[in-house]
Amino acid sequence: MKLYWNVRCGSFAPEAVAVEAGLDYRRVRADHRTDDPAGRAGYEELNRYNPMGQIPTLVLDDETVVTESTAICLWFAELKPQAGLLPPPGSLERAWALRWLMFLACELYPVDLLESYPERYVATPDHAESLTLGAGARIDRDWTIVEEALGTGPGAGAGGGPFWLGETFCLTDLYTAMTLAWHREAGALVDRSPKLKRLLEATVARPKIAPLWAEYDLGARF
Ligand SMILES: N[C@@H](CCC(=O)N[C@@H](CS)C(=O)NCC(=O)O)C(=O)O
Repeated sequence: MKLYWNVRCGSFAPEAVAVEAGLDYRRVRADHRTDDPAGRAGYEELNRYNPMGQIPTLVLDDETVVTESTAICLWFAELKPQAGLLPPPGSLERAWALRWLMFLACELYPVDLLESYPERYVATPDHAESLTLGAGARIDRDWTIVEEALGTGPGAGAGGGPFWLGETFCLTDLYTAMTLAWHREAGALVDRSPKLKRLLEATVARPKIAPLWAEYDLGARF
């Protein structure tokens, strides 16, 4: 299978799941903003598979196409259940991990796109700045909700962290680190959010994740 990826993009979480689980996959960089012919060719190829032209895109060996970062994360985790990147089906821990994975993917990620690319979502350009401001305020509220929730759910234990499930790491932690890195003032956000800071540091320090985090250039805003 091949995964289309690019630096700073939403392919980080799926790829980090694949790396943690020790999956065998091929990576193809897709970057239309570069002069690198390989990156541009990768982007053209990606567009043949994904009508949205978005990263991440996963193409399985039989050419089944999987888009949406969470779908790819969950699929990868299911390919190697023994890696323990998701709690057991039906458990309270799984409900909690899925809730916050979906909150980040369905609430925060799209609002981040509104803030970053407002011109794609407005009918007239003079509304773009207003959309950026409104989306930015909502993102800040969302992160306050996340900070309050961390350490309060099933599995949190007495120490309450550092991860969503206390001392047990899961794929929601990877998705949290990725979306956190995109925040316009990520450094200030973690400085005022001690639980998020602990989760971020514990996640990106993982031996298999640290090199990928550096390659994706996700630490630039901290
Ligand atoms: N819902 C999608 C969103 C993917 C997405 O927006 N990816 C961005 C990069 S982080 C992208 O490819 N943007 C290029 C574009 O939309 O033209 C997912 O979760 O995978």
